[in-house]
Amino acid sequence: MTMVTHPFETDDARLNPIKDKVLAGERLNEADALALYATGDILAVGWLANWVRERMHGDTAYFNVNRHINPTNVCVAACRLCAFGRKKDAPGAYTMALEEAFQTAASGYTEAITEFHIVGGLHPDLPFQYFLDLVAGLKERFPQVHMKAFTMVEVAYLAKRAKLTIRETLEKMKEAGVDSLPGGGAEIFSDRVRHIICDHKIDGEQWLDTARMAHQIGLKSNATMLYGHIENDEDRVDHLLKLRALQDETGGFQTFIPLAFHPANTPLQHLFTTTGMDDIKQIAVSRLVLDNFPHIKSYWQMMTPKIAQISLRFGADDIDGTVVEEKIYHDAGATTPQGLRRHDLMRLIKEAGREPVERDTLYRPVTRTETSFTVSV
Ligand code: V47
Repeated sequence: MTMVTHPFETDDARLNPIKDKVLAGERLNEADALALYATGDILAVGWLANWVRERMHGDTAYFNVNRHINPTNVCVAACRLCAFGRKKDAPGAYTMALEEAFQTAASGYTEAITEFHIVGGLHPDLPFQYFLDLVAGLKERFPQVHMKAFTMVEVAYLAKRAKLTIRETLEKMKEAGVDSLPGGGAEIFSDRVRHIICDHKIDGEQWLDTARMAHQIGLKSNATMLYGHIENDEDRVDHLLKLRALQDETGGFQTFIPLAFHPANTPLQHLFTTTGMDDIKQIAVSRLVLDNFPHIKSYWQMMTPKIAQISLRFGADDIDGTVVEEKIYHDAGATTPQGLRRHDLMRLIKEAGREPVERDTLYRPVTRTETSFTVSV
């Protein structure tokens, strides 16, 4: 283990009482979280986040072998934050026939994949049955692969279109083969900000209610926060505290993933991209405030591999997976590779002085041979 032994030091007096709370295992409040955002002492904030991260996970840093599948980019929502969605007849709009989606799932790397991450647009005409058939067809062809499918926003939209309750919709998805839900669509819960960046999406309360229901029927999920656009520190803290409160209630969240806004090709392209300092600090503050979330992921596609690697010493314990093909950030100007290989992810982790552990979606260690894998339960 390469646990931190050097002492905590800071010139920022606001951080000393926060350090005392963190070391005593006490919960941070809104004022503490705002002080963490306000300070320039990133090393002190990072020290604390790293201390918590090492207490929870030691030197372990997780990654997985996954593939993203985006069955359609047709979307009725027209969110200002998004460069991926298209109107049905717009240039570049696509919708995969089921067979095409199955072929996409099988393409890419030869290493056995343990997770499909399936998200897409809110298509005005595709029936609910298409999504059930998609998941069931994938499960039939790839029975060993975990289906992490559909954001809370997609679930709520499909429920409305199919005239079902959220519970019924989730139950049918589960029956078809959905194993857990990704964390997307949470954006920022504040109504003021949501009205500007994603006006036609479900609101924050509906996102949280859908997650609550997923957890109640036994599906784990992740949670995200989109930052670095027009939100302020209070909005970020409000978002984190709402997630923490729901997690107290259900225990159903596995991982929190802060997502840095990529403005290119969106109606908000006049905004700046986030800086390294903000990205690293966001990871650290997330680790410190979300004391009941087992995992904090620094998604390399969005953070860049370099920042994701450094995050492993600032509170993150996961950098996501091989991905293979990424559309949402690349449409919004991301210059990261489409995918990374297993050995690339392991190298990033090892060079951060951490111990790479391949996990499945439920964080069970994966042992692999050339062509297959087993999950330790
Ligand atoms: O919901 C969309 C965000 C999310 C942009 O659960 C944008 O393991 C930045 O949720 N700039 C989808 N972000 C991605 C996502 C995710 C990714 C990796 C792992 C997991 C997980 C979840 O991407 C959307 C939205 O919040 N997004 N457009 C943009 N221009």
